[in-house]
Amino acid sequence: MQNSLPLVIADGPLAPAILELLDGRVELLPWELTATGSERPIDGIYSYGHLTVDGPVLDRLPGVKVVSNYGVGVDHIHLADAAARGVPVGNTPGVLDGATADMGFTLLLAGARRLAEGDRYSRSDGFTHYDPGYMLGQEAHGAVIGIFGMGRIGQQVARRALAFDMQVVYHNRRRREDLEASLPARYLSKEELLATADYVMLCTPLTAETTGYIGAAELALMKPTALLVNIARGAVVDTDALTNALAERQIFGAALDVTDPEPLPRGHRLLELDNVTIAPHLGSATVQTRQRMAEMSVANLLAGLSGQPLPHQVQS
Ligand code: 8YV
Repeated sequence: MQNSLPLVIADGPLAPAILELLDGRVELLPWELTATGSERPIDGIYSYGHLTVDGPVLDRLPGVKVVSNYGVGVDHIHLADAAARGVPVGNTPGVLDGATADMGFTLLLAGARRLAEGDRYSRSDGFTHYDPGYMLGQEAHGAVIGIFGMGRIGQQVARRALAFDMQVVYHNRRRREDLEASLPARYLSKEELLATADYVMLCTPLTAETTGYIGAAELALMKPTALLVNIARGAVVDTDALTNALAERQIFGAALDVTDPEPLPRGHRLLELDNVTIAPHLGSATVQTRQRMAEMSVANLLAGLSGQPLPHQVQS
């Protein structure tokens, strides 16, 4: 009976909610088979934790009918390679926008008000008395937020910023005049945005164009009082350039949900700095959002396994 189930390779251990949805519907096999190939023909790949799926992987597993990704970002999946082999790729757009924007704002406020640093200080032996002169931060309300990437998540960030009485400026591959009046938001060139914003928030997908998008030259354009927030992908920022800019106090600080590499090697210089707040990639990590992601990614997987169109197929 077990042998009649479709065979799916996944990079587990998968969350219980996903296992529950897959129970009795597929047989799960370990990710190591993507490196060795498998004697049993594999029907699908379930990508959970951002491991690479490329042409060589698909060639070792020629029976694969679908790649389903738990998450919206698919930079770890070579879409052109999948398309060339006729393998549809599914993802989970829309359901994680609110949670990810909430995280962006959490980081913005935490970085601006030095929350992680304050937490460390509060717990330390050094905190012996309250001093109104210490740990002054930057204000969020009334400030200018510059959003790179005015897609679904960027728009959700903008709405939160407006509720904080911030002015929203943005830069996007395609100017979004439709949103400029409705949000409102003002379009600026990349350079203008960097020089204008008090908070620079990265919400772009990782592509060839956005890899290393924020490097030494871009950081040099930012205000000395500005905070960089990254809820996109670590590689959108040049890690060495950011580390140098923070160490030299060229900008006020950074608040990162993602890093390159991820995790940073223990002992990395960035981890020694007090003007950076780092979260371990928690953008969509809420109980409710992760449940929706589980349902959507399993629906994509099961559709692909049965040769049906995926409810949410990534366009390559
Ligand atoms: C997920 C993400 O945590 O959706 C994305 O692109 O980066 C995150 O929300 C991730 O995909 C799960 O591994």
